[in-house]
Amino acid sequence: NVSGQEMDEMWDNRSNNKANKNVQWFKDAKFGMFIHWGLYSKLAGEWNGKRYYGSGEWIMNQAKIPVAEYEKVAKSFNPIKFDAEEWAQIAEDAGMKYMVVTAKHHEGFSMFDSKYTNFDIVDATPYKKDPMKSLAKSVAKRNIHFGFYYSQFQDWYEPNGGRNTWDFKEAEKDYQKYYKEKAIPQLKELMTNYGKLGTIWFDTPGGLTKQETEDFVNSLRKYQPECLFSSRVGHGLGDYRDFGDSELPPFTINGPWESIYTHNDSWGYIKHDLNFKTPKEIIYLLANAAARGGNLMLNVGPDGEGSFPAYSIQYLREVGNWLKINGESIYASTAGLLGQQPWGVSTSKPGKQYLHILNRPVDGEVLIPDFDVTIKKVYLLDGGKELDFEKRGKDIILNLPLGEMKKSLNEVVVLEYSGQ
Ligand code: FHN
Repeated sequence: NVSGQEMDEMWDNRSNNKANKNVQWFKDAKFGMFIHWGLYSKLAGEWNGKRYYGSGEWIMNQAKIPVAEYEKVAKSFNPIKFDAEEWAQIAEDAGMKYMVVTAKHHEGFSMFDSKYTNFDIVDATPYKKDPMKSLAKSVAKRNIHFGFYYSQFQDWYEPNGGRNTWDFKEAEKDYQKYYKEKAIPQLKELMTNYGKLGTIWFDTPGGLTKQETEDFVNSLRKYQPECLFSSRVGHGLGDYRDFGDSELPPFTINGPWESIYTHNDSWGYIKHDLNFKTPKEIIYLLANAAARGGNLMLNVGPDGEGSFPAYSIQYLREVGNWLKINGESIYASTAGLLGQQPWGVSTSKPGKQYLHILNRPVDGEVLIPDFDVTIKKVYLLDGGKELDFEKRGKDIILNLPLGEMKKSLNEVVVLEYSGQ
């Protein structure tokens, strides 16, 4: 068991101590959309009649598909239903403030137009267009920060890329050559051809020493000094911290950070995975991340034609509707002061605690232990109805209105106070 302070110290050691002054938008954003989209989306969790479950974007590795075979998938990759405006609109309707989309995942296929490979969506597919161009524009138009996921080390297509051991011999790989000839020039393309980027989301670092990673980072900073880099660039050189996949830290963490979850059980589209998180579950994750001072980036896996799963569209819109009413308790909030309580968690703004009632007490009685403040007003964020409360020593007891409580999504109670 690691204490909050120890965790903070670990974080300080792992993160870039020279805090990036451009990180405020990220801290305020709270809710982002992650998108895994690539050739694997077309395979949809199936290869040669065999079904795979889990990470759909890993199918090339799971089935050990040789490069020469995998290349053929591109020939029929034709996402004619892709509509940048629709994608951006879903993110906006969901109340998401940033979007990170896979420009190149471990499979090595570039979902953008690149001069440094022919294995990209313009050169290798019948689609022949660069969907990232229109997506970047549609997203920016809605004041949502746009970013690219880029697998900087793992590239199973390249003889010198990381981790394809079924086609290439590890001992014969020249990672430096791969970085020099593909990763770095492609990152330059991404950072110069798509307008202002909020972040580059690096993943699974490898093949570089700390010094080399520093040089790598510095060589890229110049293209967009304000663009943030995720901690998975490696060696503690990122601007914000990413926890493990589907991991929520159990207590408040200082410094900018993000929890990453996916909507069902896979990052890339799998047609037989219908285990979608409900709006209530998503709000639970969002409220818990915000209550501990961080963000939630939730992944969606569009299919090979470019459509979002219907459940993602529906559920995300429901979350967005909740945020339209309750967003004040999430966006630009800071970690709650009340810790984890049987009824839920809280988020903070000056003079306010927002109580997220994630588990409604059956009798409607909410106990806030040891919060010795002068209460000015207590009310439901949705509709403003004032609630009765009582002070018992240092504790506060609130009474949620019974009968109105069977709401499908969680309620937020605002506690306005002075004297803390
Ligand atoms: O290996 C990847 C995985 O496919 C997926 O992209 C996740 C998302 O955070 N990142 C890596 C594993 O941590």
